[in-house]
Order: sequence, then structure tokens, then C-alpha cells
Amino acid sequence: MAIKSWILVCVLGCLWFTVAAGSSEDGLIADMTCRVDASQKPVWEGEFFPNISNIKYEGPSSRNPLAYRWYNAEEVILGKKMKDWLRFSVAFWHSFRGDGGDPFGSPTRRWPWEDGTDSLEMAKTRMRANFEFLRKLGVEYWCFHDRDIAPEGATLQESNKNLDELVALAKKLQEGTNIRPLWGTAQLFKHPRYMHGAATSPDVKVFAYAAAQVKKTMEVTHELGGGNYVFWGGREGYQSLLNTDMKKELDHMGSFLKAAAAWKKKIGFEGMLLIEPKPQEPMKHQYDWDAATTISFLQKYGLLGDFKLNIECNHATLAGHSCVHELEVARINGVLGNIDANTGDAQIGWDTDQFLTNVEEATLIMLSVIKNGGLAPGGFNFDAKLRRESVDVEDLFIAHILGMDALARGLVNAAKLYEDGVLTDLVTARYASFDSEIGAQIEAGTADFETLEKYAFQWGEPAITSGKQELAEMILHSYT
Ligand code: XUL
Ligand code: CO
Repeated sequence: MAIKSWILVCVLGCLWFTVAAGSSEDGLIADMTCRVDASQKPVWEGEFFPNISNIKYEGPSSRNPLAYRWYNAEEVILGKKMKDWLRFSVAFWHSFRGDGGDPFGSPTRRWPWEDGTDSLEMAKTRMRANFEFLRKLGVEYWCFHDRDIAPEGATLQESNKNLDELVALAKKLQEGTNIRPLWGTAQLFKHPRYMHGAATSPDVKVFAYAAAQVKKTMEVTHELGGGNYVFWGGREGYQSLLNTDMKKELDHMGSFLKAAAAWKKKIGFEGMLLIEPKPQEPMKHQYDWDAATTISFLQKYGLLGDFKLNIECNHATLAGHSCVHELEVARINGVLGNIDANTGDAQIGWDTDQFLTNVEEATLIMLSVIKNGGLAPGGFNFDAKLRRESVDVEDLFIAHILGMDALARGLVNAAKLYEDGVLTDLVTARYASFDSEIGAQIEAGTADFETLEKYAFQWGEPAITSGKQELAEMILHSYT
């Protein structure tokens, strides 16, 4: 039975592939892509995913690849529905603009509705596909860059006009649904004008252009009812210190973010402003290196009250940290706002943006989220892309289902771990000696060195005690 379901999906996939190979006139890419109905060009009518119905929860024993095993939206965990803990979001850029291209190879996939252009009409079709995808997945959030959803025009005014058209359509498609953007962001890294940076560009004209782009994107995010606005500084950094005035660039970035926070207040946008750290790629060094660096930057420029962090797991590992390290640094400083849910590859040193599938990692992530009391108005944005070799529309569903199930399963595990308190007890026991008079003085910052010296003389050599790391690992294993 189980094997039959998997085979059915393969057969469907191959069937689509055959239709594609037989009917395409688009050359290489289209021939390699499963087209559902290639005759519907240029304006796509009807369903985008006609062979896929709404994805349902079937439970852990299901072998249906187009069903949830763990994600049961309405199930209550620790007093909150799963969907409210997880607040999943689809990243428009990966799912609807990703084409499988890499620095060594041409695109490998073109979705059936794509006509190969960057026209306004095509952008509208894509937006309709996005909403059908969200509805069929049962996901209520989506994330976008201004330039993924609407084409860049010849002037900034024209780009704004294009964006307005797409926002009007998205607003219409949102009507009568609970679907809203989890966050919006301005694409300040693709166009050559940003090659030296946006807020950190040495050219004041670029700084102003970037400010205008953020202003507009924040306005449209607000108009669409978005919960957050993200700043990812892909070009905010340097390639060489020889030609860079780092202090000036950081000061400029501080001013830019201060103006952004002021604009948010002015337009009455109540969403969170989030900074997404990443150490490098595309730049050799990016200023928002990791959570700790970003927090100290925000503190220095008096912006801590206005910004929280969007932690991306693959960015964490690029910075030499685990995802959970970054989540915990953000959480204990009160700035854990959102998670860009993805993962890297242990044997690869760059941003592979894969769907997160490791249940143990998902459990640790969800433990941080539980301790944070959830992420709202933030959530989990799948900043993850299909592999270059995955070219069928069903792969897009399977990838999201896999990622959602991993985090839902992590939530179930983490809730048990949290409720049973075994790990918490182990940690509490390690620090029990601070539950003393002098311990309380140390924690209040009032114990001076003379007092501590007296204790040291009186207590003598401290006992050697076990850190119980293997026991802690054993406990974690028994919950995953
Ligand atoms: C790049 C990245 C971005 C941001 C939004 O690594 O993560 O997609 O999430 O600009
Ligand atoms: Co990201």
C-alpha cells in the first residue's frame, strides 16, 4: 500500500513530463519541465495545480506524499493551535521566481504558466499561482521582495506604478481569506546600482534611491496587512577594507534604519521591523554578521527598541553557529522576531537554502520558540528552494509539506520535553549553587571582590562535578 502511493506520485510526475516533452515549443527548459497544460499560453486561465487538491492531515502513518503527517493546523499544543505556533509562510522569490539556475548552469525549470518574460501580465499570473498554492497548502502567510512580485521599470516612478498594480491584485486575492504577508522587503541587492551597497553605498544618490525603495515597500506591506518588514543587507558590507570607510558606512546604515523606523511610525504601520543577519555571501563581509553583532549595532545606534531579528538557519551556520545558538542569542536579548526556516548542507560551505528536515534540529528550534512564547507577529518563512534537479510542480508541494511536517513534529517533541521538564531540571541543578545568599548578590551585581575572596578562603578547593552532556543528549534523543 505504502509503496503504491509513492509509485503513483512517480507515475503522475512522469505523465506530466511526457506531456511536456510532447507538446512544448519552448526549447530546452520547457522540454525538461512538467507542463500541466502548455496550450494555455499566453494568459493562464483556470487552475495552476489542477492535479493537486487541498493538502490534508492524515497522521504519522500516512504514506501519501501529498498529505501532512505531523502538521495538524487546529491541534492544540501547550494551549495554542499548531498553526499559531508555526505561522508558516511561503517565500515568493524561491517558489515563484526560482528557476533552478546556478552559477554554472542555465535554468532547469519553468513553471507551466511562465511565458519566459518579466512582463506585468506575467507578474499577475504568478501572483494568482501563489494564492492557489497557499490555499491548497493551507498556509496563511507569504513573503515577498518588491521586485519579485512586480517588474522593475525604467524609472523609480514606473517601478512604483508596477508595484501598485501587483499590490492591488494581491489585495483582491487576499479578500475573504486569512492570507496576509508575513513580511515584505525591498530588493536592495540585485540591481547593479547596489553593487557597492544600498544604505552603505559610498554614493549618496544610491542611499536615497534605496531609502525611496524601502519607503514604498513598507507602505505596500502595510497596505496588504503585513505583520513585519525585513531588512536583509546582502550588499551592506565590503569586499576590501582598502577602499572602505567602515565607520562611515556603519553610521550611514544607522541613519538609514533610524529613518525607516520613523517612517513606520509616520504611516501607522504596526508591524515589526526585523533585521536578518548573514555573515557573508554576496559580500566578503556583511555588517549584520550574526545575532550578537547585529544586537550590538542596534544598541550603539539607539535602535534596539525599534528592531528585532529574523534568524535564518543557513545564515547561522555560515557564521559558524548553530541555528539554535542564534535563536537563543536573539531570545535572551528579547529580539527573537521571526525565523527564515531552512538549512544548509554540512559538507557545503555556502547558502544552499534547503528545506529543513532534521527532526532533532527542528525540536531544538521549537524549544527556543516555546521559551519565547511563540513568534507572533513573526512566524516561519520558508526561505528555501527546490534543488536544481527538482523540476515538477508537485516537488514544490512536497518540499513545503516536508518542511512543515519537520517543524510540526519538532513542536510536538519540544512541547513534551518542555512539559516534562527533565532537561530544564538538569540545567537548574547545574546552577543550584547560585541559589544562595552570595549567589544572589553576584546575580544582582553587588558582590565585590573582597567578599568573594572571603568565600574562596572559607570554601577551599571547589569539587569537580560532571556537566552531564551525554545525559542531556540522551534526554533529547528520547524525545525525538
Ligand atoms: C538571502 C536571504 C534573503 C532574505 C530577504 O540569503 O535570506 O532572501 O531573506 O531578502
Ligand atoms: Co532569508
